[in-house]
Amino acid sequence: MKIIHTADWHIGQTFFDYDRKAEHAKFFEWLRQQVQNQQADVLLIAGDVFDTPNPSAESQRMYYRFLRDITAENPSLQIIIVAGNHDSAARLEAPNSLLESMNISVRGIVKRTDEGEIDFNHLIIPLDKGGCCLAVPYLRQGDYPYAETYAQGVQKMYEMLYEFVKNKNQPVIAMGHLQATGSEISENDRSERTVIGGLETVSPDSFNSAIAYTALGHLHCAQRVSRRENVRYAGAPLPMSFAEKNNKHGVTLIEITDSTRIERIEFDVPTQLLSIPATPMPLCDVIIELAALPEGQINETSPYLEVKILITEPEPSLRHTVEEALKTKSVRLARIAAVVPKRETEMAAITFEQLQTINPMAIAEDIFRRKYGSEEMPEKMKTLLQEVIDLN
Ligand SMILES: [Mn+2]
Repeated sequence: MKIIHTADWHIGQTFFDYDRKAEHAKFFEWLRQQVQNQQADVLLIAGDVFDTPNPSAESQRMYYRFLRDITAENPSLQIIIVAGNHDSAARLEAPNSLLESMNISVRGIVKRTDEGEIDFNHLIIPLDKGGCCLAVPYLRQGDYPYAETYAQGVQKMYEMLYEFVKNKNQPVIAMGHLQATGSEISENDRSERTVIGGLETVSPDSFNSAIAYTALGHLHCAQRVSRRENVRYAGAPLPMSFAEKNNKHGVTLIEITDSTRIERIEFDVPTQLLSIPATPMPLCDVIIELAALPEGQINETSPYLEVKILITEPEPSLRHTVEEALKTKSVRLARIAAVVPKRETEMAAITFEQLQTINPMAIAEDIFRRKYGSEEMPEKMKTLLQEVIDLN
């Protein structure tokens, strides 16, 4: 049995306001090719299909067209999709009666039986080639069996599900959209944290060691969890932020015979992410580096550019200057990061009594120094501020 595991497509994501439709289209084309080349039996999509719970018509069209094309090309392909924290569980499941006829199963909502118990059976999907898949979507509060913490509840959920399928002497696959302990997320980038969302971390022990493969979604950097070869994040096919620019992208291929063989298939992202310069520099030096960029028309796969500028004083025309420098360049300006030199000494904590004696001008001057390195606040600014202070 050959399985392809992918996740975190985030269809509809805009990259600093740029539409990524063309990039997603290229990924889908590539993925269709991989499924054909590998003659895959199963395609697993581990959540965050869409970037938002309320995807645009365009995003939905793209998704359904992909499902239509791939099932038409591979009539025996089985597809299993679980919802991520970015997806609307109900919306993703809504077309299930149509999708089921195409051998596509979507799980977003954890159903309850008439007695109010979790409907575990609904989350156990038999695989055409034998065995089954524990198709667990991103779990919201109340979706899992009672436990003291979220992490314990999620673990209990997987343990109880596994009880239903063990001892059948057939491969068991698990899916999940969660953050596992012992996994890495990109450092130093708040935007990624916003994209991922700070989920509570779940112990990798939640996945029984007898499970042939656990297909996870949520983290965008492809990786195994806690050194377990067969518990993996497939990673996002496209970089979602500049912090992800050095990630490798692609899907994971799993071949299950008597044992499990795992291989990565790399996808060359259609749009490069450039950070210029490598470390922040003063504006005049940055402009020289920008001048070296290739000239040309901008198109839908022109690189996204992040410009990192070291500032020691307010630069009101920063954006304009950078835009002028890029006028004839075939890059798409995504963000300008204005970086302030690190201060050498941290300010000591002050007491409440001291706070009473500090005057507003001193506070403003201190903030100015911290924001722009060691520079003094310009006289003009001081005069204007003093006028405001005197008004009180
Ligand atoms: Mn997610």
